[in-house]
Amino acid sequence: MKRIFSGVQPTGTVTLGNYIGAFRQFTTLQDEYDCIFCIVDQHAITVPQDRLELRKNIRSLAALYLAVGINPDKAILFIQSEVPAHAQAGWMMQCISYIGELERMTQFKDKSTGKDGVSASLLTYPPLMAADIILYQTDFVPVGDDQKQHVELTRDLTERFNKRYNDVLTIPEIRLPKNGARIKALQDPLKKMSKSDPNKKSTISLLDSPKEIEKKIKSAVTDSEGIVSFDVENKPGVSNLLTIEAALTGETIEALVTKYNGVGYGNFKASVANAIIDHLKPIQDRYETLLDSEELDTILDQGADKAQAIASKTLRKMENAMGLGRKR
Ligand code: ATP
Ligand code: LTN
Repeated sequence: MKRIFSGVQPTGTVTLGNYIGAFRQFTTLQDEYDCIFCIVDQHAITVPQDRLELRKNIRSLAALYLAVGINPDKAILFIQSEVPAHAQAGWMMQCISYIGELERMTQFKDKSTGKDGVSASLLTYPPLMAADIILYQTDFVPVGDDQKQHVELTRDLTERFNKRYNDVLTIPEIRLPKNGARIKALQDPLKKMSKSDPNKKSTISLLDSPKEIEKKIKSAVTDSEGIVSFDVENKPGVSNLLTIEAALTGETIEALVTKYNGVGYGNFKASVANAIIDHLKPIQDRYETLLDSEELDTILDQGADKAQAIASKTLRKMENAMGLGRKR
């Protein structure tokens, strides 16, 4: 079986964007691939985090992975900092990265431009991500298109490593979701919906109550035309809501546009909100049962053991290729 690896940062509650762009794909992939899913807490600390909040987010994210349908009998689920090979391989990948190529990453530019006290790790984030991926000799990396540049850099670094040292690493490929690749912020449909957005009205979290969902969709920014049609350029807000409903219900955008022919924005929004509420209800029920369960700890313990067993083999090969330590 080909191998899949993906990571999500525990930086806030998972949004509909994360779900449609990443999580949902994971549950179908686990039937066809050898899947490894990681809660990348070491990536989260590239920007300041409150320690209690971070701990809470890590656990909550683990419960959500399982609630959306990740099956620990099929896939490995683990926390990055519990598998030391990530930090070790991350350092080696940093050593073969050039400052110039890291500075060209748009995520680095977005998160650092105009800010004081930018951490060095914000710059060296991509080599750690590359390490996450190559430690498992990953074939495919399913992520949203905002991560394309990072996966391309991972491929460059992997090729560089193989050329410079020894052909020891598998070169991974990105796997973009077929539709709904990028869900936009409700208050600013030109920006992506992001779980760390300080404006909570812009994001729908998988754990929002029906009331909150109704309120947020109702106040979503649209336009003054009053006609429901799909036009990303001129009607980004309405198009975003249509994209969300299509992604959750499986209906096509065209079918939805026909359904909303002659319907005003008020009723359109109420209907989109209902589609979201119905879709999230079973996920929220499973989440509540899992969150404080011992089962969750057992799954994470076993996940870390299985991950370390695979990762340490690659790490050994990398150390031997680079000449670190003694021959083992
Ligand atoms: P942060 O705000 O902390 O940067 P984020 O919401 O952007 O977080 P990540 O943890 O960076 O989310 O990403 C998790 C996964 O969700 C990635 O595969 C990413 O590509 C995907 N993703 C994130 N935001 C969206 C979005 N708005 N639409 C589709 N996919 C998304
Ligand atoms: N950079 C990614 C999170 C991430 C990741 C990974 C994704 C860290 N390591 C390895 C895929 C594979 C993000 O911000 N979405």
